[in-house]
Amino acid sequence: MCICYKLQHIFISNKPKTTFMNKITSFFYAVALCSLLAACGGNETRSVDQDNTNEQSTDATVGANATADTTTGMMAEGDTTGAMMMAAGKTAEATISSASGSGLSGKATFTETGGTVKLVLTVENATPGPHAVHLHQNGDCSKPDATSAGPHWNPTKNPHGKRGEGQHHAGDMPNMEVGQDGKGKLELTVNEWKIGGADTTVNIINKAIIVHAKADDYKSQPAGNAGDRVGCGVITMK
Ligand SMILES: [Cu+2]
Repeated sequence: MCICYKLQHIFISNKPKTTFMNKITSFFYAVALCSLLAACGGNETRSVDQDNTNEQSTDATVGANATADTTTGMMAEGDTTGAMMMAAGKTAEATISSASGSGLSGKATFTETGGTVKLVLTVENATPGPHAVHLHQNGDCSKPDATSAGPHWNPTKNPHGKRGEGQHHAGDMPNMEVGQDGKGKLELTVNEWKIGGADTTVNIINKAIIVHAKADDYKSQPAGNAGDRVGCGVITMK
């Protein structure tokens, strides 16, 4: 197409004193010649298209790089922000299955944010009233009565008690209230727990969360006189 442009340029511009009609005639000659060249020179047109395609793919690559750079920039935006993003992403869960033939089921989710762990526990098909809930030391619900989960998780060797009021086990929690519909929910934020990590006195992964048949009296040793284990789930990293 450059050749056509040059031809038109020669025909039209190199004769400054030609009349308007001569210019028109020359122009049509140029157009006719160009059409002929275009018909024969399809290859040139195609190579131009290919060039455009290449340009587009180059642009796409540059775009991808730019996106990656932006992402890197966001991640590098202060260690505090990065640490908070990492912390907010730490979650663990436990699927709670029936123990001691109760028929209870439920789910527990644990989310670590800013140095605390929030537990949200929901259960179904439980008997109405208060139920003790604890973390027990073994991530093992294999026995039908869930005794395989062992005693309360108590790495600091404290007496059993009420969280927030003096000494207590790391696995001690408030009772969960179950309604007449058999559904119960317990929400709790604990600053002595962590999801993962080398510190076994705070890491809740591979502990068992146990729901008991009765309420915890927060006094009786070693386990608050909470009765049978009616639900059990192993805490795993999500
Ligand atoms: Cu217990």
